[in-house]
Amino acid sequence: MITKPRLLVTRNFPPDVMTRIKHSYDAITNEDDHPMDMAEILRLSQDADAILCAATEAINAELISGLPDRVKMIATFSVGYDHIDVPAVLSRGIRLSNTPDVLTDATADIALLCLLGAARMAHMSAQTLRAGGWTRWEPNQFLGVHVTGKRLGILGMGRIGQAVARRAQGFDMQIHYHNRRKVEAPGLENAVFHETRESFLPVCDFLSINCPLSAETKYFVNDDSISKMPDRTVIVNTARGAVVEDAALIRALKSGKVAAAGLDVFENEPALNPDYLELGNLFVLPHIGSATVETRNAMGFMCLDNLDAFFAGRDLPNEVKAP
Ligand code: 8YV
Repeated sequence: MITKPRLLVTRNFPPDVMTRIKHSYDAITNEDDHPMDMAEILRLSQDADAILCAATEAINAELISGLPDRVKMIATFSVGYDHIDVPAVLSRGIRLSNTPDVLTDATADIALLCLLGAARMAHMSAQTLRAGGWTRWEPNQFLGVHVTGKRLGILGMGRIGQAVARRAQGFDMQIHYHNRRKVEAPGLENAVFHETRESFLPVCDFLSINCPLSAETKYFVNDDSISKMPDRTVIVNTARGAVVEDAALIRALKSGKVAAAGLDVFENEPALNPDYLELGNLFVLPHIGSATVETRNAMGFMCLDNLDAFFAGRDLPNEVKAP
């Protein structure tokens, strides 16, 4: 009898993904999808060969040091891996994979939804309507920020940033970006590269955050950067909450320096800073960037393609080799 590798699966992933997991692995599952803390992950991993986790689990140095030697691979159901201490994983010789590409389009769609939803006061106007508060059309009611022709500054011009840029060009927005390096990508020949934060911030009529969270990008949006952006800018975040300092953004939304914000992610999620809830100029979503059936299945299958490759002794298609 061939024994299947033993896989700890920390979340109850979509049904088609779970079916494939159970077919190929001797799976330790979390059918009720309860939050697993470090103690539980460590306990359950003691007889696991690999771990399939999500970005909701902090795979930190302490956890990694407690993993048994038999754990040889971690596959994360996410493109971002800021929840994982990558040097600690790699220094133990554990292989790591993530899920790039397959969530690019779904996430870029949500960035545009946030951009338009924020700019056009979608939250406040829909809420007023649903609460029975819309009694007549008024010339000065629910006035938003015009999108067509404006400058969109994209922070992080990777796959998702580029997909946001392409979509925004359809709204005749002028694309500017701040990135480690200039990007040569088809269809984005007119996008303007800004090597420095100083040249980038003043062109951000709109700002879309599409970079990974790192020591460099944490709190990129703070009092100082907001002060250098045009008045009545619109800020969109579909990347990681901590790229924005919530307190600074809340102050700027209150003062009107920032006209509106569209956030799919925020610091300390799922707990939303209660001060945000006082604001009509916030369009907020519960981290649904990748939440389509097609995308979540593709993410799960990508994790499994990587795990299957590892156990078959093949190269991992999406290996994370450095922080
Ligand atoms: C997920 C994400 O919803 O891939 C990422 O980095 O943020 C989202 O697609 C989430 O992280 C699930 O692990």
